[in-house]
Amino acid sequence: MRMTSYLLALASIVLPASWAAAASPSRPNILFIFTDDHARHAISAYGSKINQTPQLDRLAREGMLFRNCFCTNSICGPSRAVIQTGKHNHINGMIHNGVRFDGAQQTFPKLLQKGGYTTALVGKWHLQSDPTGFDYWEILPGQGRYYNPIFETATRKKTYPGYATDITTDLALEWLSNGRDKDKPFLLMCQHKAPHRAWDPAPRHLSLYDDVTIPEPDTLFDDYAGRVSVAKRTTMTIAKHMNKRDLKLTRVAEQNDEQRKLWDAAYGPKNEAFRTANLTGDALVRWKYQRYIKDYLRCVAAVDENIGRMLDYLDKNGLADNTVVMYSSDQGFYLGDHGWFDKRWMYEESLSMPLIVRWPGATRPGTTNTDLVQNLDFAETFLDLAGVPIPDDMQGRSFVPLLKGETPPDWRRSIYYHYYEFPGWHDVRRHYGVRTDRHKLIHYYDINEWELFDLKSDPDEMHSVYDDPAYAETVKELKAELTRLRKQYKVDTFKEPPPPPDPRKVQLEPVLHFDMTGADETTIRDTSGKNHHGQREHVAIVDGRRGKALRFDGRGVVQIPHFPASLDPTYRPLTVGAWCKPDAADGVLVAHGSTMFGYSLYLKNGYPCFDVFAGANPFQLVGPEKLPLEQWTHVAATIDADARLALWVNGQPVARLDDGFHVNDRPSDPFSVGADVGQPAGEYAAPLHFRGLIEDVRLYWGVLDDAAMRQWAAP
Ligand SMILES: [Ca+2]
Ligand SMILES: [Ca+2]
Repeated sequence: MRMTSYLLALASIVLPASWAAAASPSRPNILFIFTDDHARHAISAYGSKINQTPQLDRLAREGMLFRNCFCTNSICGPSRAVIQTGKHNHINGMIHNGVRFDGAQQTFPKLLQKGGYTTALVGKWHLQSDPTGFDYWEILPGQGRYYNPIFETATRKKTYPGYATDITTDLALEWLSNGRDKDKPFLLMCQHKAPHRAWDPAPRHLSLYDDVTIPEPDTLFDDYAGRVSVAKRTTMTIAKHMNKRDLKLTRVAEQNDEQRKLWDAAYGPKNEAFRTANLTGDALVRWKYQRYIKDYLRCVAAVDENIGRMLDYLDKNGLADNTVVMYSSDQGFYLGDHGWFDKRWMYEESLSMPLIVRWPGATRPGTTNTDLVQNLDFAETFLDLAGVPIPDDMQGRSFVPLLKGETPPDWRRSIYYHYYEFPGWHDVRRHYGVRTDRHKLIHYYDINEWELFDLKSDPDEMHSVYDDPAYAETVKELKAELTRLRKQYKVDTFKEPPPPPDPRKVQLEPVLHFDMTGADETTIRDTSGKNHHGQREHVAIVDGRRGKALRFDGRGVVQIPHFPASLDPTYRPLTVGAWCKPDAADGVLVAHGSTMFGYSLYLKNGYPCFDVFAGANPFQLVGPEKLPLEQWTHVAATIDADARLALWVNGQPVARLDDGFHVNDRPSDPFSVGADVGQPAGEYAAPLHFRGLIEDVRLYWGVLDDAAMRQWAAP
């Protein structure tokens, strides 16, 4: 035991309990500075090759830098829930971002509060439910925004002019100065939105890095050979899946005039140069990478400056010596590594979390630690620092001994990881795995594929050696370790939601068929037998081409309200289409969902179009010829099992896209005919009412063969 901690321990024994609870240095303040998606390889203390972070380096110089800190599930909400509870996601309930965190459960801020701490949270929260266990909280709703952000408390919403990273720090400092109960030690969680997508820099950083070329990662042009089969099916590539907003080819809606002027001055000339350059292929990928990484690093620059402001404040106000400062981020991120942005995979870049801790008097300055720690340990560590008992049901372990330079002999030798968010954004299959200091074994259990990486010989994880006989023994050992961990953490008994349907299992009976034979005043009966009956508004039933048709007068719609799971197109191959006799050049035939998740078959300027949105990634087909007005035409669209898209007119394919995608999560808006309800599921302003007649609407889970398509389209 070092002298300082000996004296502190002694002090807490000899002094009256009330004094010890209120002011003893053995109960340090805790300042947790936390960011969203800040990868270690964008911190110079971790050896970044692409930027400098002087304030984080200052923290590392004065504290301990952890080289092996890993998340349990590389995604925002779940990581935050693990930190709050000290439990894996299947226990705390937040297995993916679509879940609302149950704030009634035990969390470490509540325990600190009960233990005599005053507690506060500012900035990004992202757990959907209101924070609990805080004397003061003021958070960004949802993802929040960078410019002129709205913050909310339990009772009010307020828009703050300025930049989110600065304002989050302002609010934190304001609470330290004037908000907190100064008779108690504090916990302050200062949680930034930055550097999350869409990477909007502060006005002062808009031109930072303009005059340099940021080095590319070695794996920018990864072809995914040697990895799991689904690695190349993920929608998070810089090459294909960055949208105009990501690339700053559109403006930011929430800016004021002055901010917009600065923005346009910075991006305008650069965008003009880009448009005239007509880049393609690798050159285009390289341009996107530079645009992306510079904006990301600009966001990091503001974080770093604001960490400096916090540290300066502690210095100037006599708080530095008795405050543990901990910096981390909810997961890592791909900075062009493997050709990607985003996170989710168990590969190193997104599995790793930065963790830097400064604890004056206890942690030796400028030290590094290589033990395996996780976000699972943060809650336990905070409680331990505060001298509050750690509940038995928490699943991690306090790393206070590590901070004191003493690794317990029985410290963990492996970590458990589990990612659940599939179907969902970016199409990363569910997987779990184990990582030791040398190896990583991953099981993609929905498709029963495995990967093994030897991190010593293959640190970039380019070649799975799972099938290499030389590693047979390692596979056996790691599988046993995985089984042990799954039992220890009680994952083996957890019942998770079923995976989406296998796209290869097609169903070629219609799942919806409006042939208009069974219509009454308000309903269009589904004659497929699946009971997907539609409700009609301002739609007349009239004589059609062969049987009955729907007449749309420019305000009508047929929709299936509260659409059932049986109409969910997630990962389905599908055929959708109808006969139509348009009176106008624009109108929706069939639409489902929005530009997040959905599809739409429609006419625009007379051309038939089919749009698919997969996690906001657009895929579009436009027919080469206009449809004739006031004539019957058959129009259909298909997505096959390999996610190839096709558009059909009168039974013939007229446009194809081999590199498309399935709708990859449940659409939020209902299935509709004759207009698009709610948010648009195509490149138009909804509802884009159809005018004219529609007949014989069908939807199949599968692609009709040519003969069946011709038969449906037969005149
Ligand atoms: Ca995140
Ligand atoms: Ca819609």
